[in-house]
Amino acid sequence: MRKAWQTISLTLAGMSLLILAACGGANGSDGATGAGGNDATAGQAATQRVIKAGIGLNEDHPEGQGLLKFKEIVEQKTGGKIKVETYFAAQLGDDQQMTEALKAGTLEVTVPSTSPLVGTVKEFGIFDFPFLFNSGEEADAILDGPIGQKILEKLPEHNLVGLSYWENGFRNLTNNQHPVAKLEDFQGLKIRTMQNEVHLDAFQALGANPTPMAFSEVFTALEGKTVDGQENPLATILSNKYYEVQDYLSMTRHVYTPFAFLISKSFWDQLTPEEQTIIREASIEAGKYQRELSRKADQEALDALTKEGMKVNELSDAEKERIKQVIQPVIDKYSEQFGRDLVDQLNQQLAEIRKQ
Ligand code: TK8
Repeated sequence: MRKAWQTISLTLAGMSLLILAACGGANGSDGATGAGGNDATAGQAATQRVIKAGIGLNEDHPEGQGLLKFKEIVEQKTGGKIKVETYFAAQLGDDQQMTEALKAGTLEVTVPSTSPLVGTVKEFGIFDFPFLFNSGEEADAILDGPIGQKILEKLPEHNLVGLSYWENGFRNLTNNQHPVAKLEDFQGLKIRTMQNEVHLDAFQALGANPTPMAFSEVFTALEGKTVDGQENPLATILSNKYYEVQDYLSMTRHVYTPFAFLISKSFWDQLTPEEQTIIREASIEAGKYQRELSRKADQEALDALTKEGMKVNELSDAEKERIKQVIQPVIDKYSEQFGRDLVDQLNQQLAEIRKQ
């Protein structure tokens, strides 16, 4: 008959073997050594890492699908040695809170809009300039090129690492008062904006009454009519069911918002170079997939929102011109704050892209 301590140690040995087997990184003999306890190599092979990844949008949104793709690639390429746990719909907090959690090392990954990151790296604010990009492809070229990458390089001093840009997309305005078809229609509208000064100032310049607010509070604010409207890409207006509490959808496409794929630097620094490469490449590959989905979703969402009964209107080019002129002083003001050189470089590169 076995003594109790023998049973326990055998059980523990069995459990270690199971864990090692589940890691996929250990062969039979490593496993046996590992179960014995103190072998350093076996210990390393058994290092099981977990990435907790949280985002603000729903699982069905292109951002949610992109995160699932990231999980799939990382788990597959590491043979399950790195596990990715996904949390959607601001379950772990809003963009700013999750970014703070990454800095503190209590969360590993988040993919926020770049707009609320301006408090950390002000230069992200150049992407908040209204009517900067004419297409998603233009945005890709700038974000994946030297300008976008240079801004990501400012993150590590804040205990963040930026691995790639994904797409939130072109924003459109919804509200409950009236269609916004001309400059004067913005007058007095209470609009929720992201927590970002450029957005705030631009809507103020247009005569609206903007209120910055975290994303997870928006639906309730619209429903309770503390604000008249909000602005977001079509896929979000659909996925977050804003059509249930908003009558009018005006196709302003007034600004393009990127997402930044962020990972906690304290976690990043623990990874082996091989693991870093896998994760970086997975974030880029998942990002490509996510951008494609996002562009498809943008088109499909318009039909769906029309079917849901939203009254959709376009803005004429002439009105868009008037709106741009009113906003220009805001862009000039923030160009000084974010760095004239950077903004000149941005405009120069955009001009080059448009020539091609
Ligand atoms: C989701 C946000 C959202 C953004 C906003 O976390 O706050 O309106 O457009 O998508 O990043």
